[in-house]
Amino acid sequence: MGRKFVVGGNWKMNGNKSQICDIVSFLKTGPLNPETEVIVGVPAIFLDYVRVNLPENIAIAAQNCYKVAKGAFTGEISPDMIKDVGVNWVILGHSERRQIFGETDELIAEKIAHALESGLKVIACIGETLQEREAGKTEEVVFRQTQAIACKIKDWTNVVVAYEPVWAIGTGKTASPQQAQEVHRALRQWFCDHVNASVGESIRIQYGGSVTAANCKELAAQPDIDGFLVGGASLKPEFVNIINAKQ
Ligand code: G2H
Repeated sequence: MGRKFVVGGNWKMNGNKSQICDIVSFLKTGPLNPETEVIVGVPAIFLDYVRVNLPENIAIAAQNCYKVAKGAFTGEISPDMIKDVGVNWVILGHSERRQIFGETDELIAEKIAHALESGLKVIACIGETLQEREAGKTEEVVFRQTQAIACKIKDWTNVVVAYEPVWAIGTGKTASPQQAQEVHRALRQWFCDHVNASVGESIRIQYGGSVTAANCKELAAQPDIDGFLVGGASLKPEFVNIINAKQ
């Protein structure tokens, strides 16, 4: 079975109720390709509000969660809480969580394992910095990040991997379709070699990093790019064009 194209929006720490109404409006107007799975990553405080206002054909993701169900963890939210407001996805391991908030490969893997055990689906983000790319370490880094997850989970069915080169995030510098395809191909091979061929064939790998309406079609045409995780452009009507990028 082919891999269903999957486009996520990552609003990051942006939006208020008025702006959310505008986003909901352009998503409702679409039209959205029904063959593409769409997920919007919403700030925690608005998860419930967006779930109530957005049609059910669009899924919602939290942008983070903690690694246990409940307890004395001030400021954190759990997968159970996310599910309780009708939300089924969570984005974990985003480079901003890794770099700004110091999240390690191990913590991210623990969060992913707990989110999956709790019944959430996960967009698991990986990617190298500019320094790592220039040092020729891109594969080493993304394989290490993926291996950390593989140490904690057995079933990849409910995982989408988002390859997001850090140097392309919010910078306007997109990886070229060839650069992105090369890493996606290598990751798929890694899954074949280190998990199994069936996961390698079926796992969906999104590209993220300055995706826009202008560059999405060429990226979407690459054989191992199965969708996008979109930041800035997911707040704008052009997100509809990105959702519809796959021909
Ligand atoms: C990468 C991406 C969304 P942007 O962080 O995950 O953001 O599209 O703004 O580069």
